[in-house]
Amino acid sequence: MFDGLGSRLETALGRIRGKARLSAADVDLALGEIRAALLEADVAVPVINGFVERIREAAVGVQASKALSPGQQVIKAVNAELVRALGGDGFKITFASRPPTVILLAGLQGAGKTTTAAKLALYFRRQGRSPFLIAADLQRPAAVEQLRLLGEKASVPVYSAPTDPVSVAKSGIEEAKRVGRDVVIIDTAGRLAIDEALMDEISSISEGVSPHYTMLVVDAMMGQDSVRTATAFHERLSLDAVIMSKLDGDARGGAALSVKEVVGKPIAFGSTGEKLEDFDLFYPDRMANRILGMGDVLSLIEQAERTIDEEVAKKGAARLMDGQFDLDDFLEQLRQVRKMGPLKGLMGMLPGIPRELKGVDIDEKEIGRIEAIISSMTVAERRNPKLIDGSRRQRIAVGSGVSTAQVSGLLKQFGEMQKMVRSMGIGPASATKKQRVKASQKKGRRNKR
Ligand SMILES: Nc1nc2c(ncn2[C@@H]2O[C@H](COP(=O)(O)OP(=O)(O)OP(=O)(O)O)[C@@H](O)[C@H]2O)c(=O)[nH]1
Ligand SMILES: [Mg+2]
Repeated sequence: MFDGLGSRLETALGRIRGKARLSAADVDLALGEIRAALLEADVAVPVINGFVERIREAAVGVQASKALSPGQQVIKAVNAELVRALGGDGFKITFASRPPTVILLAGLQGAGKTTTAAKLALYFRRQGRSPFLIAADLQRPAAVEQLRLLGEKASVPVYSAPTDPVSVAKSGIEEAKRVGRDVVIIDTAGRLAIDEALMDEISSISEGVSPHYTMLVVDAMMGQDSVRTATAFHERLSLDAVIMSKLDGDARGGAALSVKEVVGKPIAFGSTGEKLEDFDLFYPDRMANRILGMGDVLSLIEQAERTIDEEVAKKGAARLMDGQFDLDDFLEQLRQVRKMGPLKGLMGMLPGIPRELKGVDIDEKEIGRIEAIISSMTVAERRNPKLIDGSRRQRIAVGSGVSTAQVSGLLKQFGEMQKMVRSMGIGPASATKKQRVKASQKKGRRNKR
């Protein structure tokens, strides 16, 4: 998402970035391009007008500062406007002083409510809360089962009863209190459009349970339609926040940039894939940085922290330090990186990666191939790749269904990595002699197996 907007803004701002002085014509040209970029991204027109006006004001007074060039000041203003449009400070949930905190989810059919319910539950569980899911979608026959399965994946209990949505929601909250759960998430039936009967249903659930938060799940791919939907729901339900799903799609970003201004409610969470982990608080500042191509290192770091097994990483690091890092460790590290999600998504978060490269799909099959090759080696070979001569190479190639050249390629890659580690001063080359002797003794013992 936001790729088109990002590159158009980059072009518009690239022209003025380095300028020591901005003429009125420079400003007009840049603003015209910014307006066109926002229009193309499907941002609501009133939002665009305010956006461009505030940047114009900022651009007029730019000569004053010494720290930033006029061009940089305009870029800063654009960044500030993006943050503002995306919701400013972002959303923070306040938990009820008398638990459970009740969150009611609403949304159109297929918007992602049920998936989001489970994602939220997992999110809260990882925050140290004890969430509880209520399946109050009794319209679609398989809906309860769907939530039950997702709840199992998230290790969060799911409650349902074959009564009616309002009673289910009420008795579910009682049950949550009884078993001491502190956050309740209610999944409800979707509606195809703003259909009266279903609107009445969700309104009566809302009246029945007085949720602390009512959150609307909207599909980012729906563009301005999702903003209109949010407005209609807000009139009936009084929303507290929006959860934007399918941010991983190729939506142009207009919905995310318009919803706060048009509906007046922030985006609390964002969903970026079908897996339960593809979900996080929505950070307007980070998203703005990503749009402007500054990368999103914070998100990357947090994602790494969430998915990479700290124990495994520590073990790998320790083995690197004493020169014990072998092909098994190499494979384990690769698996950890792959757990972080599609490599394509990761590239988009790195700063300094040229925009042209961001869409490039790194061949994930390559990791699968490396896995196959290493799995075809004996334990001794993995520990000491030097053992691998021509005939062993041949055997490994046959075993893993690749060519011998591919086996050699992997060994070369691994050898280079070891060399690099040594040159960084953490491998055995930089270790004290005593450490080296100890390491090689260990290695000798291991290699006999
Ligand atoms: N790519 C992607 N797919 C998603 C995301 N969120 C949900 N989906 C998919 O969208 C589809 C619909 O999701 P549901 O959670 O069943 O939607 P719902 O709003 O509960 O649908 P109804 O109960 O029928 O109203 C499923 O196939 C989900 O896997 C997301 O962030 N990214
Ligand atoms: Mg559903």
